Amino acid sequence: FTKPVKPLDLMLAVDELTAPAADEPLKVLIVDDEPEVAAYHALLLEEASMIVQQVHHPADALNALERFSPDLVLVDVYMPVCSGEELATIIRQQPEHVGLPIIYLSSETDSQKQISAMAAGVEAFLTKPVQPEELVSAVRLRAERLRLLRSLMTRDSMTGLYNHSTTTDLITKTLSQAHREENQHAMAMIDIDHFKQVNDTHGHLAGDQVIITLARLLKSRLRLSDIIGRYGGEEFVVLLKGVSGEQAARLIESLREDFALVDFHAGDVRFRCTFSAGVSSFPEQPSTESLRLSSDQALYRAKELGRNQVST
Ligand code: GH3
Ligand code: MG
Ligand code: MG
Ligand code: MG
Repeated sequence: FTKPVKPLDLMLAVDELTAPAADEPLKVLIVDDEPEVAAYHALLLEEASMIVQQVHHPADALNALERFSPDLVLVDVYMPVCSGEELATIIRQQPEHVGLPIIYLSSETDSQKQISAMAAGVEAFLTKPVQPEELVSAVRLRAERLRLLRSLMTRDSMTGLYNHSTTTDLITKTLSQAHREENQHAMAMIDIDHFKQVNDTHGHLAGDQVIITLARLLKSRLRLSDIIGRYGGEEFVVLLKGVSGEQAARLIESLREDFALVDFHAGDVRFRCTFSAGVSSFPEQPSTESLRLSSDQALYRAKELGRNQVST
């Protein structure tokens, strides 16, 4: 832990690890009452490195949307019980799926019927038999656009970490699960010390580099399942899953030591930075709000006691 960490090493180490959500395979849900047809389309998309789930009864589609959370839905139009058009209308009525691209894949060739079916809020109409390249590119284009939009909405563009509101939402969700499963979790609030002075002395660009480097350090040393957010300007919040407050404090302490050894550069000037942190734990603090408050108070104590330290 005592080896100085160079910012460049961190950047290299982290870029592999934190393959942003955008690099993960695209996920497509196929709803078609004919299993062989669904399987054929699934194969075409899987050959293009996508992950596909097939559903043969429209009634199972909503459940699959919930569990699989696809980037796009491919819907057959003619199905018993519930047509593709009815299914698309139902999906569009759910606020959480408002931006989800839906594409029809149907044997219907009448363009008037195609147009009227698309009024349900469907992005495109492909006719069977579809050219493999046409299917793959129509799906990829729209699914990737959704990925990008989701990432713009949920992440901070400078660091790629979750933004304030997403962080809070994710922590609240995790805690409601934890209540049911009696898990323990810990929260840390991390704030860079005298950051205003860093900006004033070394300039905003150097300040940005400090923020980006701390974000990378957090990503490289915490688990993928942990929640890491940029809470404000030079303030970060992390939720460490399945650990006690004591374990979390030890981990954040080791990060504090490493961060304090990073050499930053502004022109020819070399400088170092530190952070202070406050740690609290669940279930001692039973809600997102009380965790936040308790971590904040601990952070305040760390600042009062002279900064560059972790308080609980
Ligand atoms: P303390 O040790 O008490 O935390 O002092 P501080 O100077 O870090 O705290 P303060 O809240 O007074 O200042 C935070 C500064 O962070 C002010 C703001 O201009 C700067 N800041 C916020 N966001 C960014 C950013 O994205 N880039 C840069 N370069 N600076 C930022
Ligand atoms: Mg059919
Ligand atoms: Mg600060
Ligand atoms: Mg601050």
